[in-house]
Amino acid sequence: MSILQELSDLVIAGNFMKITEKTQEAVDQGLSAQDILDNGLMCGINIIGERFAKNEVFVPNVLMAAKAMNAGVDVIKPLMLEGGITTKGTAVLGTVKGDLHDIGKNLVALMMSSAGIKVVDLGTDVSSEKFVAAVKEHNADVIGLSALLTTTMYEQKNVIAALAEAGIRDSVKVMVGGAPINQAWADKIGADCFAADAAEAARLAKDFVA
Ligand code: B1M
Repeated sequence: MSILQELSDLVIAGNFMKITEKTQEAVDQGLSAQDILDNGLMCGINIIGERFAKNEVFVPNVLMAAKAMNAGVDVIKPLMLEGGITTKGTAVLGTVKGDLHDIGKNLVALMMSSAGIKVVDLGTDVSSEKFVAAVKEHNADVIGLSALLTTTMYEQKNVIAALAEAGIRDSVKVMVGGAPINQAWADKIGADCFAADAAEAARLAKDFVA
């Protein structure tokens, strides 16, 4: 069995004790952080998502898998941050109100930081008011709104409306992302861009602050 398959299986099993050691082993074998993420850890969390949708596993299993995924990401974090030294602009990031999913958002934060962008991470379940206040306080160039639920994606629209109401919509680029989000949705709600993954989010943010 390949080490990437083993990592995927450890995420599925929610084995957060063993995954640190195994991820380090993958790094020591010379695998890139991106390979470990895309073809190991992410495979596992996606399989758990599919099984959860079919009621084959339940919330505690998903929580354990998320914990294992985070433990694996912690090991490759330093590699992903390599080279991100000069600060080029500021991004305010958060998962929208009502939504507690943060693994993808954390990856976006990591990739943006590694692209040299200062990231102000507001965490999860972030209200429009908090987003607006942070954009003002940090004079942000980019605001990134993550949503993983079809019920909370509408909150992205509310944040854009709140930015307009506060008179700062045109001074900040709005980026949206998350599993149910696509370009059509971004266009519909008047976001400036949609990013499908963390690497694209970092690339786009870099372009905005250039
Ligand atoms: Co939840 N959950 N969950 N969950 N969960 C999903 C999203 C779901 C698709 C699972 C399923 O049914 N197949 C489903 C949503 C269905 C829908 O909305 N139609 C679901 C559900 C239903 C729920 C609950 C309602 C379950 C319940 O309680 N009955 C509940 C809601 C809680 C809440 O938020 N209020 C819930 C809870 C949870 C846990 C807490 C157990 C846990 C989250 C733990 C955590 O995040 N700390 C969890 C998890 C782990 C998942 C799945 C399995 C994995 C999500 C994930 O982390 N993926 C997920 C199924 C799935 O997506 N396959 C699922 C890996 C991550 C790297 O990908 O977040 O998509 P993702 O991020 C990607 C891109 O989307 C993009 O970059 C990342 C890749 O590089 N991206 C951005 C993300 N944000 C971005 C922002 C950007 C740009 C790009 O710009 C700003």
